[in-house]
Amino acid sequence: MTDNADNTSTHLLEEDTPYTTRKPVDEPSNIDISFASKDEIYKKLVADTSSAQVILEKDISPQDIIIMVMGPTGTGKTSFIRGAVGNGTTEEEDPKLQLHVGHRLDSKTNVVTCVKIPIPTTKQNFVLVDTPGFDDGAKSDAKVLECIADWLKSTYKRGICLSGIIYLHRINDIRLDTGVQNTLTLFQRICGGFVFNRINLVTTMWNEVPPERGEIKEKQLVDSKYWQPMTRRGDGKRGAFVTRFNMTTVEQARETALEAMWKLAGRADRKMVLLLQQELVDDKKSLPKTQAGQMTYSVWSGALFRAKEFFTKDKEEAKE
Ligand SMILES: Nc1nc2c(ncn2[C@@H]2O[C@H](COP(=O)(O)OP(=O)(O)OP(=O)(O)O)[C@@H](O)[C@H]2O)c(=O)[nH]1
Ligand SMILES: [Mg+2]
Repeated sequence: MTDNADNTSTHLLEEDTPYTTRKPVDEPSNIDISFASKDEIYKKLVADTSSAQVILEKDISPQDIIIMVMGPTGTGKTSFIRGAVGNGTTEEEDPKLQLHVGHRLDSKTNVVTCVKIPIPTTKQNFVLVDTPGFDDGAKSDAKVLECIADWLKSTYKRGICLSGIIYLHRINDIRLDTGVQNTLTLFQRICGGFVFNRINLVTTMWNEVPPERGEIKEKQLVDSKYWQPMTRRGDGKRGAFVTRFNMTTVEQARETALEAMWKLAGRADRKMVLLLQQELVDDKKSLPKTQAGQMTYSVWSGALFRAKEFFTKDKEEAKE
């Protein structure tokens, strides 16, 4: 494909779209989002996020505004989170924060990691959830999906739902190669179409492209068949946000990361349940049988997964 994202021969969304098949969950979230309209709180947050810390999944509360950061490997997920908490986007600049940024071609983040950021003058917190990247040379998409699905399943079982998702895309990618396209389809299958308005499509690497070129690229993406189903939903409802992460300076990184999160916080008053969570927990489906799983598991690896699951379950049941 050339610069024009529509010139590609692979049609990403022509296949059976997963997101019209489920009824949306429409319940209040119990999260107080009144802070999201207060400029003074936002300014205080941007001025200082130094009390952020890595926490365990069990320490997340249902009142936290939880934002998962997803996307292909190397798009800058971990750098985005480091950018949000402010002491620099690299491990050298801030070695205390246990988040590893990749400098090689294979993926750096191997586990789901949560970072809590207290919201000034409130009792609330943002929790950013770093995830391993898809389309990675060193591990299969099935392994990455398994890791993310385990986390989503275990939190949903505890009544903890995400408040939003940040999906990263490199603005300096010349084309949307097959790996990037597949990851986007997989992502849509994880989410389901009813939660597209809770997604922020954030472009990274703005310090790697001339601004005018980046702007043209961004517009092409928004108008392309890849992003349009998320940004302009056909049912007339609000679609995904589109914002930028710019890590030219530490201040810009913090401002642009927090702005991306703040937008999602403004919509966190309703529960957000992903299609994958409904399939795994409500329908008790095995991961390879879910819409996302069907894309990532072959017949053999799916059968192997289910056999393992069967024997683990048996053992767990015997223990009880
Ligand atoms: N110039 C520039 N480099 C970036 C930006 N974001 C990330 N990087 C660099 O891109 C590389 C990969 O960044 P990571 O933050 O590790 O990417 P990731 O998405 O977490 O990757 P995985 O953990 O492997 O999935 C690192 O060398 C970062 O320094 C950006 O906005 N601009
Ligand atoms: Mg990472």
